Amino acid sequence: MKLYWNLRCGSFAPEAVAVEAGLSYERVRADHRASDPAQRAGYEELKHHNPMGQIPTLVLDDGRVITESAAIALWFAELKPEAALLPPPGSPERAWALRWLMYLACEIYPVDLLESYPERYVATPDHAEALVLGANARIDRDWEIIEQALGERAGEGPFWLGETFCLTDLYTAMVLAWHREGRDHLARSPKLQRLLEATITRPKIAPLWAEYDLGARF
Ligand SMILES: N[C@@H](CCC(=O)N[C@@H](CS)C(=O)NCC(=O)O)C(=O)O
Repeated sequence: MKLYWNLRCGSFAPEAVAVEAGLSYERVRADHRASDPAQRAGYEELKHHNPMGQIPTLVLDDGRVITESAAIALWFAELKPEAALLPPPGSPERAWALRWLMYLACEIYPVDLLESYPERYVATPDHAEALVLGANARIDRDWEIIEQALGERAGEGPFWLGETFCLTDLYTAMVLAWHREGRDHLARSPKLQRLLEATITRPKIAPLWAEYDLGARF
């Protein structure tokens, strides 16, 4: 299978799941920010598979396509259940892990896109600034909710499930990395800080984190 990825992009979480699980896959850099046609070749190829033109995109060996970072991350975890990157089906821990994975993917990531590409969401450019301000306030609120939620189950452990690591931790670290800049209050959120440290220092994750250029620790 072939995973289209790019630096600082939403491909980090699914790719980190693949690395933790020891899956083999081909990587294609889809540099959507490049202007040079040779450098953009991977991204142009991605667009043949994904009408949204979004990273990540996964193409399976039989040609089927999976888009959406959370769906690809879940799919990768299912391919290697023995890696235990999700709690057992039907367990309360799984419900908790899925709830917050989806909160990040469906609530926060789309608001991040409002902030990153405001011009796509406004009728006239002069509304873009107001949209970014609103998106920023929403993102601040979302991280406060997450800091509080982490306190509910994590106990003394750094992860969503306490001492037990799962794919929601990877997804959280990725989105948090996008939002740390200019948000000093996140560095003062002890539970987020602990989760980030514990996740990005995992031996299999640290090299991928550095390659993705997701920034230093808090
Ligand atoms: N809902 C999608 C969002 C993916 C997304 O928007 N990715 C960004 C990179 S982080 C992208 O492809 N941006 C290029 C563009 O939209 O032109 C997911 O979770 O995979």
